[in-house]
Amino acid sequence: MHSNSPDNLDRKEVSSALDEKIPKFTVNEVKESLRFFSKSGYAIYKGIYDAEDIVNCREYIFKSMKKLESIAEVNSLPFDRFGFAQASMNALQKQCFYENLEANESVCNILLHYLGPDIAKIGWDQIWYNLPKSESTVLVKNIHTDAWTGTSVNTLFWKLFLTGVEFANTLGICPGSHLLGLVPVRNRAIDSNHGDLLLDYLALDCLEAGDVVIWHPFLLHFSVGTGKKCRCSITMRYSSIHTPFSSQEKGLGYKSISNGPMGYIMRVIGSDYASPFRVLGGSQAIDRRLISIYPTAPRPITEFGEQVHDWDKLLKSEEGNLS
Ligand SMILES: O=C(O)CCC(=O)C(=O)O
Ligand SMILES: [Fe+2]
Repeated sequence: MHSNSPDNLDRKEVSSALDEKIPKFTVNEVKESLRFFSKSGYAIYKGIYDAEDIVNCREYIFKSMKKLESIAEVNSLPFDRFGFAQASMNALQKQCFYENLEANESVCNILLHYLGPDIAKIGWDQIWYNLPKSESTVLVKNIHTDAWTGTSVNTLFWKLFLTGVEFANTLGICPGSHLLGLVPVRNRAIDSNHGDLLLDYLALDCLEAGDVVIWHPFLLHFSVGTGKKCRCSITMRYSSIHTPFSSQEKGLGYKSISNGPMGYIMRVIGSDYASPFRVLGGSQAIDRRLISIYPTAPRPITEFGEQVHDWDKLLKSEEGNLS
């Protein structure tokens, strides 16, 4: 369905991903997903996280949001849902299950095909906690591109859904609109002087907890509206360490989540000038701390030559007994 008035989105023109049988890809179907993404500017993935991590994450957010609401009520503090979401996000990032969500093997295997092996996760993930009564234009967004708000053209949006969605409250996209380039925006709406963009509007009403939608920063997208239930998701962004970051991305910083063999080799040699012989006659290894972000590095051994244990895992299992 096409519309001639992109800055005044008429929700009635939005079609349903369920009706259109939009595919969801697995980590074993990356080739197909890349073709779909190139043409459509977005792709949906399923089954890339542990179900338990998704449940833990959702429950953590729901509990901390409710807790902050009750603290605000008891202390007669303002009801600041964005503040609650930010505090919940800051606390969530310190939970051990969150590491599996930001960078597990499937996440890296998918991103490798989009960004290459040296992957950066841009800082400051955001919780979206959309309630039936959310009217804020921050949560119910008009049609826009994320490049317009400062995401670089090299960066991929990655939105993890922690609940299912309804047609009425879900994320909507304009398939193929990334190929128009950066569509000009005037104060939070597409510039109407840019007339007939022949857009299609699609509500991603097929999403379930654990699904991920990724999109290109030029893709036009919007929130369909509010529904009967809460819709909860986390927005993350990934980029390559080799392509330019926008000034916003530089300001937010990044965390390296994976490095390929070429990066590994330079890490062993040590210096970017490749000044020789750093490891000559010694251990040809990288700093043991970094093993998790250099998956091609040999597994480390202790200073006495024994295999190392997974101390992170052992410490996690004892977490309750530490204080
Ligand atoms: O989830 C939505 O409704 C809109 C999301 C969005 O625009 C974003 O995360 O950049
Ligand atoms: Fe957006």
